[in-house]
Formats: sequence, structure tokens, C-alpha cells
Amino acid sequence: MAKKPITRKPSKTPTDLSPDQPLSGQSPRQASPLPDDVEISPSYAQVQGQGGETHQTATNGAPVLTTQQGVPVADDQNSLKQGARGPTLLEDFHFREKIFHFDHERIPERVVHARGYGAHGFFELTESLADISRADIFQRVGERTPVFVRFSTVAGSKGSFDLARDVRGFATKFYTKEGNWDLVGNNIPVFFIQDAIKFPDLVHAAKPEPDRMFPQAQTAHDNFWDFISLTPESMHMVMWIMSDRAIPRSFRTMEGFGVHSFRLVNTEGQSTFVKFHWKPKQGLQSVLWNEAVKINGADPDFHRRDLWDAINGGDFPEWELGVQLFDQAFADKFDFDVLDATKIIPEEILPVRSIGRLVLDRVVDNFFAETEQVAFCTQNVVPGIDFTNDPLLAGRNFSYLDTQLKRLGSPNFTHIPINAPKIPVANFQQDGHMAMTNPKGRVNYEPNSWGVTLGGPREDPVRGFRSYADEADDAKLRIRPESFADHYSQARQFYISQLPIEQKHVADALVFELSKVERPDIRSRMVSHLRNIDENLAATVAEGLGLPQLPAPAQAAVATRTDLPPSDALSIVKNGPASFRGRKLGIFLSDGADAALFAALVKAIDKIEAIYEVIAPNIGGVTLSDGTKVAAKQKVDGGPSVLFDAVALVISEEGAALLATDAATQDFVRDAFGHCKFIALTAAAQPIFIKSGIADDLDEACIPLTSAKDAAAFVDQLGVLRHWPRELKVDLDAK
Ligand code: HDE
Repeated sequence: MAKKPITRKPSKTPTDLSPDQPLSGQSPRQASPLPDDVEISPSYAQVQGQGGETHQTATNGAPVLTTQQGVPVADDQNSLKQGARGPTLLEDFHFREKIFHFDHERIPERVVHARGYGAHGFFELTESLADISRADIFQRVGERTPVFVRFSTVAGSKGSFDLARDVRGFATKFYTKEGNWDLVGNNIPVFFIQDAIKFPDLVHAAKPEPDRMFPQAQTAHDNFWDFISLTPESMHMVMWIMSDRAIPRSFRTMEGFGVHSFRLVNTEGQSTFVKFHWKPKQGLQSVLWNEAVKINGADPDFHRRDLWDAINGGDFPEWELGVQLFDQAFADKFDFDVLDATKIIPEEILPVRSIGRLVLDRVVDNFFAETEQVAFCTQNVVPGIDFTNDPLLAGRNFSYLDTQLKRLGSPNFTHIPINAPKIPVANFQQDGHMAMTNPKGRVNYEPNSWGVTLGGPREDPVRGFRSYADEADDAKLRIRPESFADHYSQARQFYISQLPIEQKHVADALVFELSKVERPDIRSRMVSHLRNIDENLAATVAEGLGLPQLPAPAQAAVATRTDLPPSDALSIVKNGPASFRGRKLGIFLSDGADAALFAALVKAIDKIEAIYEVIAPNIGGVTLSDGTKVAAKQKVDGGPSVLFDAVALVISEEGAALLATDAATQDFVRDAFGHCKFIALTAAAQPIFIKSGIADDLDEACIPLTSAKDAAAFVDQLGVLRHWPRELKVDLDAK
């Protein structure tokens, strides 16, 4: 006799909090709401009615689970079998469709910038550019334009970690009233190469090596440095990626740059060159390399979680859009070329004029639909914004459309909501895979004589986009102009603009990366370039690598200029935040911890609109000295100090006795100390510092917590973020 088939009933998970629920272990603005229905039910499945029809309703009131054809499903747990133990039947169209769809869920990841994270927001014009550009978005002060921004790393694949040492993409799609404008920039204002024809080689060299397919998301390997050491034009970019710009604390604490010189064109057809800048209102902030490595293990999603939490907590990240505007006569004064994407125009020479603000205030509803399918194209410009002859930009204008077809599979990728303009589209393009917005009527060509109502859209010579009438009359050549030949002067300018501690980080990063390079000749060749940038830097790196002797300087097409002055705008530390606002304090509590001190810390943190998270010996939380229960956000070995901008240890004697020998706790304090963070500690926490071997080294940024006043004073200092003098004491490379 056939056995009775086993069916699984949907189980219920209780959603109401137990009455003795402890205090939350994190700032309330960060806490995510509990779902009101966590029942295992069909409600997560596709419930969107096409065109607003009402759903078929199940007996419990939820929408009925259906196939893609809308057929109601009775059993989604068991495939159709001949008898309880099979065979499984081919006629099971529901099972077939479900698996078929699943098998096709993935689309190719981006060939570069695969790992990214996006959010919605708006751009608000604060200063009119009407005299300089006819672009609608730059006309009316106070007007808001919807935007979608995607941040990314470059080299790693989609599942790689966030804190790779890498350039970050900063791509913005402006849904303007005259169509979509995409400003597809990076967090570094220059690029590795001057001509797009070298891009495939650059990317091949940076990605995992093709035979072994490692290392993932790292430039610390032979192929990358081999290519770079043979490409002197990369040297300015190398200074930037070896600086802490390549390990930002958060997307919110990075600058963004359009990199190329673009043009703005006004109603008279006059052109002004422009370089675009995004300046974070949050101030610049990066992490240390040792910290980055550990964050990648503790929370590979550190940057996406940070953006998600900030926006959901109501702390909307904001950037100013700035422009550097100049004309040909100004450009001609430089001995470098403004068409060369390996050069900047220092802000001290041409100040950045702020014309608007970007606010990100809404996370995506669906990662795939929005962040994964968003298709940026540098050639998406609007009337009033135009290209220059930067040869890198020209290559990009070709590449991005191509890549969208590859990834999204159809020329109709513009029909996907995240890519569609928010204004009507009218043309005679038609058909193709997955065409979603289809023209009606008989006429699909022009010119036609069907009249205004039936004949469809027409060109508008006045409103329409007209390319700037740039004149060119030259021979066809494969050649790089002389004006692109100086590869070292601005690299040097960047280096000398850094504070000593930042210069140390550049040297450390070079030593780290080149120490992973197996071939000594490549290491040495890199040092030969550094000699053209700064002799001290070259000597420090050579020593760090243990080179037997300094190689001769690389041959330079143009000798390095040593008269370019330092630029404060290039330092991260000089452009840090005004306060600890929006940053995260980790409060490590133990049972019996002083309730008043904890309350004082929380109060001070709330006052400056920062956030906190409680770390405890276990996730169940702790009971404070006054009997209050506090839930933990992190168990200590899941919440290492690298996740926080500063830490406070409010520990009781009994807590210290329990924790002093715990390896995770010791790592917590040693890392906070080694990473130059501000640390507050109760007297009872001392045994932890003793056992961790740092009790004798505590300095003025390790602040004793005895009273509520101490807690407030500690929080007041946190805007400095790091106690840099400590680094020189804890790092072998500094000795
Ligand atoms: Fe890109 N780049 N790129 N790039 N790029 C892509 O387009 C390319 C360059 C940048 O969040 C690709 O949609 C070439 C500079 C960002 O979706 C591809 C060259 C800058 C993003 C492509 C460059 C960028 C991309 C891959 C050399 C800074 C991510 C997927 C001429 C100004 C956008 C895609 C997003 C993505 C080509 C150089 C920024 C293959 C040929 C310089 C932020 O089309």
C-alpha cells in the first residue's frame, strides 16, 4: 500500500516581544523594525499584480501563491510524483517553471565595478549655472532632481569584500526633465591610463591572475605591478591608490570626481570646460590597512551595511556638487593637458564652486532590480553638457553601451524602471527582446505625412541636443601628444601634500603590495619610478622591501617638477569631519557595569547625533549595576573593535575577571589601541589591558571613565577620530 504523502504545514514564529525584553543594544535610530508577519507563508513570493488587479486571496487572507501564469498553487513543498517515493513527473509544470526561473536568475556581473551598492535620493540646485549651461537641471535654484547613485569597488567580483584596497566607483544617474544624465565617476580624481585602448590590459593585470584565479580583489600581485611598473603614466594614480583614499571608512566619507574635463554649453553655444567634484558633508575618513583586513573578515559588507543603516536611521548622507570652470586660455597656461585624465587642476589654483547638493534618502526595494540592473553610460548627457576630446572618455563613451547589452541582454535595457527616464520617451525604435513600452498606431518611421496627431514625434532643432561644434582638422595618427608626457610632477605634488602620517601610509602600502610581488625585478622597477617622485619615499620603500641597493631612477620623458606647491585639498586628515556625528561608538559592557556611566555615554552620543552599539560577552546582553537589562548588538567575537570608530569599556570587576583572559576581548582592546582609536575605560577594566600587554602604554587618548562628566568629555573629543602619534609607537615600520 502506498504511504501517505507528508505535507508540511506553515509554521508560525511568534512576533510579540516577551514582557521582560531588555533595553535595545544600539541607538534606536539604527534599529530595524520587526516584521509584522514572519509566518512562513507565500507572502514573500511574487505578489505584484500586473496593472493593479486584485490578488486571488488564500483562506488566511494572504495573496494566493501563483505560477508566473497566474495559476493558483496548492502545494509548493512537494514535487509531483508517481507515488510517495517517485518517480517525479515531467508534467509538473509548476516545479519545472520554478526551477527554470531559478536557473536563470543570474546575469553576468560587471566586468569591472562588479561589487556595488546603490541608493536613491535627490540633487538640489543651490546656485544657478544658467549663464554657463543650458542644461535644465542647472537652471532653477531650489529645484530637486531625482537621482540614483551606485558606489562600487573595481577589481573584485560581485561577492568580494568591501574593504579591498581599490578605487571606488561613484556613479550618479540624474533623472532630469530633459533626459538622463549619468556622471560615472570615481573617488579618485585621476586614472591609471591616458588612452582607453589600454583599459583591457589594465583590468586584466589587476584582476586575479588567469591561470590560478587569485588573488581576489587585490592589486598585491605580480601581474598588476608588472603592468604598472611598465606604465609610467599610472604613477600619479598609484600615489592615490596607495594612500588611504583606497580604503575609505564609508561611502559616506568619500569624495567623488568626474575625472575627465567635460564641457558645459550655454544657449549661445559657448562652451566652458568643467571638472565635477562631490564633497561629502560628513568629512573625509578612511581606515587603516590592518583594520581593513580585519573588517573584511568581521563584516565583508561593512560599506553596504553602513549606507543601509545610515539611510534607514534617517541620517541621510549628503555631498556638495562642485565645479571647476575654466576656458581654453586658462587651460593653455598649464604645461600639462586638461584632456589628460592623469592630471588634476589643484583647487588652490582653481577653487571648486559649490552649485548643489546630493542627498541619499531611500534604500532600494530590491537589490537586483535597481542596483544590479542599473546601467550607467558616460554617453548619457543632456543638452548643455558635452564631452571633450579626452581619449579616455571617448573610449568610455563607446564601452558602456556595449557592456549594458552584454549584461542586460537586450537593447531594451532602457525599459527597466531604474534605467528609464522619468519623462516620456518618444521615438521610432521598436521591438527587440523584452520590449516593455511599445508604440501604438500605424506609423513607425519619419519623415511621414500622417500629421501631428498620427505622425508621431518630431525633432526639435531648438530644444534638441546639439554636439558642441568643436573643430578638428588633422591627420589620422596613433600618437600621444607631448602635452601628456609629464608622469611624475603631480604624483610628487600629491605625495608632498600629505601629512607625515599619511605619507607613512603610502610607503607602508607600497611595501605591503610589493612584498606580495614574487619577482624582485618588478619590485625594483617600481622603486625606480618612486625615485622620480620623492627620494625619501623611494628609500623608505626600498628599505621596507630589503632591496640590496637603490635602483637607478626610471627614465622620464619629462623631468619631475619640484616647484609644484602642496595642496591641502589632497589630504584626508586635513579634510576630516567637524565632529563624531554619524560615527559609531562601540560600548563594551559586562554584567554589573556602572549603569550611570552607560547612561551618560548614551546621552552624550545621542546629543551629537552619533550612534552606538553594545558589545557583551554574549548576545543575551548584560544586567547593569542598577538591575537594568541591556541587550547586546554584538557578541564580543562577532563585534571586534574594527567595526567602531571609537570604543568604551564599561566593565565591572566581575566582568574583567571573566574577560581578561578571553582572546576575543584582548583582540578587541589591542586592535582599538593599535588602530589609534580613542578608548574610554573604567578602572575595573584595567586587568583586560594588563593581560593584553598594553596597560603600560595607555596614552592621553585612553580616557579613564569615573563619572558622567568623563563620559561627556570623552565623547566631545571623538571628532578627531584617531590619536595618530600612537601609530609611531606601535608599528615596526615607523621605528
Ligand atoms: Fe568604467 N566601466 N571604464 N571607468 N566605470 C564600467 O560599465 C570603462 C573608467 C566607472 O556602478 C563598465 O556598466 C573603460 C574611469 C564606474 O554600474 C565598462 C574605461 C572611470 C563604473 C567600463 C573606463 C570609470 C564603471 C563595466 C577606460 C572614472 C561602475 C560595467 C577608458 C571616471 C558603474 C559597466 C556602475 C563601469 C568601461 C575607465 C568609472 C566596461 C573602457 C576613468 C563608476 O563599460
